[in-house]
Amino acid sequence: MPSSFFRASPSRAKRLELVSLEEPLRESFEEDVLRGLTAAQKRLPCHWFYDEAGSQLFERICELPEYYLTRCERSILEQRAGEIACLFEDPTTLVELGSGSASKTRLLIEAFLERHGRLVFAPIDISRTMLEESASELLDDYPRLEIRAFAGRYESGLARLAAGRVSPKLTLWLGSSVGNLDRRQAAVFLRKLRAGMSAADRLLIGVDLRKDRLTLEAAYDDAEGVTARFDLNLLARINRELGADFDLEAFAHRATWRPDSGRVESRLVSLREQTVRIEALDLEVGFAAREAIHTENSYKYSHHEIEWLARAAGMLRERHWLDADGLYSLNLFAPA
Ligand code: AVI
Repeated sequence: MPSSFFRASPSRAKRLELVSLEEPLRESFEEDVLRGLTAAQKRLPCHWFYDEAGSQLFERICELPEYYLTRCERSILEQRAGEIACLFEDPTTLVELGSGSASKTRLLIEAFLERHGRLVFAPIDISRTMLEESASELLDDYPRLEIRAFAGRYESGLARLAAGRVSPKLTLWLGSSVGNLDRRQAAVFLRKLRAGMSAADRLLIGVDLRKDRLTLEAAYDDAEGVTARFDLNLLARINRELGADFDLEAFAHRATWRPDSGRVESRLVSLREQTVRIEALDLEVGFAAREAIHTENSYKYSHHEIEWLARAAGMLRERHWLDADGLYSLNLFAPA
């Protein structure tokens, strides 16, 4: 008999609602690869990192000694989850953007359950499978938890919650995911999120801070080479899905901190002059020696820049918390 038989609670089905908001996006990988690799400065969008192999490599990145972001965010939540839960009335809905496995979120879920005795958790994630798996584990572990999950894009999930007038709600956007948008895109996205907030609603956003070059470049180019494999997986993915013949040995991962723009830029650099054939696009792409494909930007913020971001989105930074070494911040934004 499966072990889940013993763990299943009779009211479990009633505690879960999982809504698919749209057909999984058929954004075109082909189009992005064609556009990006035929541009004067070659580039590939970083959201294509996350196929199955890429997502597994990202999980490993989060455990690396050099990638302090996850560790710092977890330590802040370990220390502050109780204090954060105390800022909210019962019943508050906990919304999470890009919840994934929701592992750090458990700290907040437990704190809210301890304070209020019950909680509605509303994760929004593009992956229905990921939502099903994490919901199943959370419902088993927390009998007083209800889950209303949305499989789809952030905007669609937030629109659904706004239409349902769910309030008060605390929306979580963790992991410094905001850092993969440029500063203007970040403000535009947060302004949309703000439009669905009532006066009692808050946003808890994880933002990585500007710091010295050594720490930043090591975080994005670790000694074990996991981040390099994560970056190179983009080329492996083009090989797998579009029948290309990228030689992964002929490209190297580079991470460079640019203090002027406040971002770490990730690139794949061609180690020699070479031509790559991409069968599905009937395309040959020429690379000069040392020519690069720009694959990712990871923006870092000063405290001033975080306050600017809040204001640009029609909010204000009400509270913030740092880890013991002051490397990373969790910020509570309130409607202005
Ligand atoms: C998901 N995102 C916030 C990560 C970051 O820090 O930019 C992705 C990542 N890229 C390399 N390492 C981690």
